[in-house]
Amino acid sequence: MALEALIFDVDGTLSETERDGHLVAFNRAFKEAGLDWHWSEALYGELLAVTGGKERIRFYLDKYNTGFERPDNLDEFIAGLHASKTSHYVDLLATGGIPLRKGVIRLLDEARAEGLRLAIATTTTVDNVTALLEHAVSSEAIDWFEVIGAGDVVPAKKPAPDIYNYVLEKMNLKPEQCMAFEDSANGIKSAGGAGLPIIITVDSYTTHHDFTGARLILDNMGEPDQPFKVIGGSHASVVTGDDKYLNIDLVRRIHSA
Ligand code: XBP
Ligand code: MG
Repeated sequence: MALEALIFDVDGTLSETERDGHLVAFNRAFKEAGLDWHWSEALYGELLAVTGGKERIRFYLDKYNTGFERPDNLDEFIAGLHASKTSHYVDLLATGGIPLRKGVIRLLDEARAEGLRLAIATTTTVDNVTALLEHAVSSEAIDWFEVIGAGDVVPAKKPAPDIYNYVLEKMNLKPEQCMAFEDSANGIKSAGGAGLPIIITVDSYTTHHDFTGARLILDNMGEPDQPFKVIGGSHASVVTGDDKYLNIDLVRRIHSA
């Protein structure tokens, strides 16, 4: 089946948002709420095992801060903290700006020029996706994506396949007509569970993850003057010595091989 659409994860794939964005925003929200919690970079790496900010806070309480005296309405308490975290995250993007990763804007431009359909499948909040694209690209960039599958739109977040199934259904596409772009083990489980072929670009938190089943694993998408490194993948042999960066031609070859 011909390639019709590209479906992108956001955090870690489009941008290195976890360490420089989400972690900082969580800590600001905790401080603002008068809590003495502080998540270090190393602890956050462990907390990333659970996707979704609200789910991550609960995981932290269950596993790393069991002595915390929980308020009567824990759901409401977590939802309040998370709303504050989202607001700090959006502010961070607006003021500091977190750039998109190497090669991402080039690949998106090329895909649009070739008429490929684009979508997003992420566990993060939709406001965060809008803010990232607006500040890292432009206010129109959100419209490049036909479907934004984000956050609580499905009950089960990654590693469940639900968010990818949601996007496929909205676009009326079969998984074989698409390529998914991910950066993490939870992401590959989710996209793989929905039957999609996957290209991985690892990031600082995910280099040690298990990416079995990925067609191609790269350090990043690369640029003509800043070549990518092929780390592995079932279709890595499709990459020739002339391929220096991920372009649509290479995505198509990986897809059809
Ligand atoms: C992203 C996540 C999210 C963000 C926080 O995973 O795990 O939880 O860290 O987002 P993926 P919210 O890249 O696999 O989609 O706080 O908005 O939930
Ligand atoms: Mg990710």
